Amino acid sequence: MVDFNVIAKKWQERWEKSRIFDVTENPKKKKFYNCEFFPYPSSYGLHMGHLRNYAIGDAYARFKRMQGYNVLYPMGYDAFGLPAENAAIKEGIHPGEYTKKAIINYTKQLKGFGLSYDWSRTFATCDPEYYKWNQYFFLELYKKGLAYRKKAPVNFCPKCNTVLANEQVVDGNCWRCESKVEIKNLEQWFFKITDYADEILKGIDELQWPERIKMMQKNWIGKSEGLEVHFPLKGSKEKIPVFTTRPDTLFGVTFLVCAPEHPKVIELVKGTKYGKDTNKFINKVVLEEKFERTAGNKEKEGMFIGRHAINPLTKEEIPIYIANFVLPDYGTGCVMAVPAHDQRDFEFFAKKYKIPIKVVIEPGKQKLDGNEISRAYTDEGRLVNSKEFNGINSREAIEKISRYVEKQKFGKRAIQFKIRDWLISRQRYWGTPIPIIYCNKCGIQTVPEKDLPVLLPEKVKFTGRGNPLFTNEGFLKVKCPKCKLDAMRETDTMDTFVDSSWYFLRYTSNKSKKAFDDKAVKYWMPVDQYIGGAEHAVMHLIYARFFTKVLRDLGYLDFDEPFTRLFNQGIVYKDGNKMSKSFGNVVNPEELGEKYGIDSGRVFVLFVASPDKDMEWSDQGVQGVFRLLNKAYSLVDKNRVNKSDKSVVSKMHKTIKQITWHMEKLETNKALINLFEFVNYLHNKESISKESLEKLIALLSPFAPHLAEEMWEKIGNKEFVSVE
Ligand code: ANZ
Ligand code: ZN
Repeated sequence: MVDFNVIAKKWQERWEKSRIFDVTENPKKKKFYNCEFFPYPSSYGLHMGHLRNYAIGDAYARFKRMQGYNVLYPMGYDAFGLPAENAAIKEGIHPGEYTKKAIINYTKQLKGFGLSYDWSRTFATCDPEYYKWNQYFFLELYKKGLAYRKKAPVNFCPKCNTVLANEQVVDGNCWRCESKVEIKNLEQWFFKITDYADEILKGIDELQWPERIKMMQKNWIGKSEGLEVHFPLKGSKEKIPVFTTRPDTLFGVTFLVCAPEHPKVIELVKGTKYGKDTNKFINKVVLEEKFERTAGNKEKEGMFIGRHAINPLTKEEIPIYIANFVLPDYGTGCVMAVPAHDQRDFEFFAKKYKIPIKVVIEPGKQKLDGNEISRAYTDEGRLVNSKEFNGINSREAIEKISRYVEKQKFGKRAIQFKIRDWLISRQRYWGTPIPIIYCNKCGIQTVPEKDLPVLLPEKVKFTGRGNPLFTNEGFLKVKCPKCKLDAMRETDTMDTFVDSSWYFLRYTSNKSKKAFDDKAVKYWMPVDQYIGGAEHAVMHLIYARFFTKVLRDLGYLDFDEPFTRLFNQGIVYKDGNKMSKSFGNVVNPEELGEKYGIDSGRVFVLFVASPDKDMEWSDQGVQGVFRLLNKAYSLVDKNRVNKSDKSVVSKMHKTIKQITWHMEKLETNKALINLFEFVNYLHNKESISKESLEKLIALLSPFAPHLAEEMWEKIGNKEFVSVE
C-alpha cells in the first residue's frame, strides 16, 4: 500500500523546488500554448467541480510535454469585480484584502491538485503593473476613435444614488433597498466593437471550436442583409427610413411603426394634440426590458401619433404608429408594417386598430383574403397586388424589388448587425480606473502616458450608495494636463471583461516593462488549446477576439485570432444540482485528498464521462478509481524479466497508440479505459519487463502524476517522469 496523501505532498514539493514546469522560449523546440480560462478568486475557494476543468487542462499539458513540445501552461487571476466590492459593503473587508486572501487560498488549492503550471508567470489583474496596460490600451483605442463616450440607459436606484448592474436589479427593484429602479441616460464609455463586426463574423468559420459556440457567436453578431426604404413624410420634405429583410412585401405595407424612444417621434408630435399621450407612452416603454419587448408572447402595445407617410411604391398614404415591439437601436428604429405577412404586425393590428390587411403573397393557387385570415402568412409564395411584380415567386421578388427600389432612388441595400458597441464603463470601485480627466476649460483630457497607471486609491468608503471613488478627494481632484488648472478625474472603472481580453498575452512575458514582450508573444501566441466553460461563449470569447484584432491593427500583434482550438468542459452535478456553494453540495478537495488522494479525484473526473459532457459526482466512483490506482501501483512489486515477449510489446505499442489518439481529441475517458486495460493485462502476467512498466507509468503520469512519480522512483529512476 502507498499513502496517496503523503506522496502528493512529496512530489508537489519536489516539483516546486526543481521548477521543472517553468519554460522559456526555445526556438529549437516546437511550442504548445495550453491555457484554461483564468478564475475569479472568490472567498469560497475551489471544489471538485472546478477541479475537473483544471484536471483536463493539466492532463493535456502533461501529454503535450511528453510528446516533446515546449509547453506554456500558465495560471493567473481575474481579480477585479463585483463580489469583492459587495463583501466590502456587507462585511467591511477591503476588496484588495478580500482578493489577496482568496488568491492565496486558490494558489494553495491549485498546487494541491498537482497542476503543472509555470507559476513564475502568474499575476492578478488587480496588480497595477497589469491594469496600467488596460489604461494604456484604452488611450490607444481613444486616439483611434475606437473608445468614445455617449449617453446610454443604465439601471439607477434613486435612493442609493447608484447605478446598478443587471444582476443587482431584482424584479425591477434595487437588491439593497428594494426601491423601484429607474432607467437613466448617463454618459458612458464604449469600445467600438461594431467596426470589427464583419471581421469577427468572417473569422468564425476558420476556428477549431465547438460548433455550438460558433453558432452562438454568429447569432450574437447577428448580421442581416436587407433594404433600407425611405418613406416620404406627408406634409414635409423629410423621409422616414425603415430597414426590411422582406422587400417582397413592400406593396402590402399599410402602416409604419417607430420605436417610441426614436428621437424623431418627439419632433413629429410637437405642438399636436398627440404630444401628451406620446410622452406618457414613451416613459412607460423605456422601462421595459429590451429582450422582453420583442418576445413573441409579449403584448404588442402602441399608439397612432397623428402623422402619415407615403408608400413610395403604391403612393398610398399610411398612418405612423409607435409601438413597444420596435427597438430604437436596431435597423433605423422604424419598420414598415405588413400585417398580412408579419405575425407581429398582424397581432398589433388585429388587437386594436382598424387598418387594412393587404395580401401580397399567396401560396400556390390558393387565394387569401385579408379580412378572413387568422394569422399572418409568412411563407414563400407568388406575388399579388404588386403591379408589375405580380406572379413572381417571393424569393425572386426580394431581388427584383430591391433592384427597382434602388433604381427609383426610393432606398438602398443595407446590412444590419445585432451586435452593439461594448459598454465598458462601470460606476464601481474595484476595477481599472479609466484614464480620463475632465477640465471645465479644456473638456475631456487624457491622462499623459507618463502618469500611468492611474492608481486605485486605497482609502475610500464603502456605503453601498454611490461610487466609492467619490469619497476620496485626493483621487478626484487633479490638475488639467493641458491648462494646469483644477480639474476632475473620471470615476468610472472598466468592465472586467477588458482585463480578460488580453491576459493570455501577458502570460508570455509577465515581467515585461511593457504590456508584453514582442519576441515572447511571437514565439508563444496564439494559444493552441484554450479550455473553459460554455458560459463564456459570447462575451469573453468575442471581446478577446476583438481586442486581438485591434491590437493587430495598432501594430502590437501580427496574427488575427487568439485561440486556435477551444474546448468546453461539461458541468459536474451532485444530487441533481450543479455542484456549487449555493446548492450546498460541494465536495471539498482537501477532505477527498485525505481519504483517497487527489490522484483518485483527478482520475475519477477524467474517467467517468467524456470531458465535454456533464457528469454526476459519485463517492463510490472515486473509491473504485482508488482501487484501480492501487492495482496499478502494485505492478512495481511484480517479478521482473529482462525482455518482454512479442505479444506484450505489441500490446504496449497498441495502448500507446490508442491513448495518443484519444488524448489528441481530449477524450480522457477513452484514454483511461485503454490504460486500465493495460494495467489488467500486465497484472495477469507472471512477470513483467522494466520497459513495459516504464511505459505504463509514463502513460499514467498525465492523469495521476503523483502516483506515477512515486512508481518511477521506486523502480530506480532518478529523473521526473513528468518531463520524460
Ligand atoms: C417588413 C417585413 C415584412 C419584415 C415581413 C419582416 C417580415 P432581422 O432578420 O432580425 O434583421 N425590424 C427592422 N427594424 C426593427 C426594429 N428596430 N425593431 C423591431 N423590428 C425591426 O429582422 C429584420 C426585420 O425585423 C425587418 O423586416 C423588420 O420587419 C423588422 F413579412 O420589414 B421586416
Ligand atoms: Zn484644462
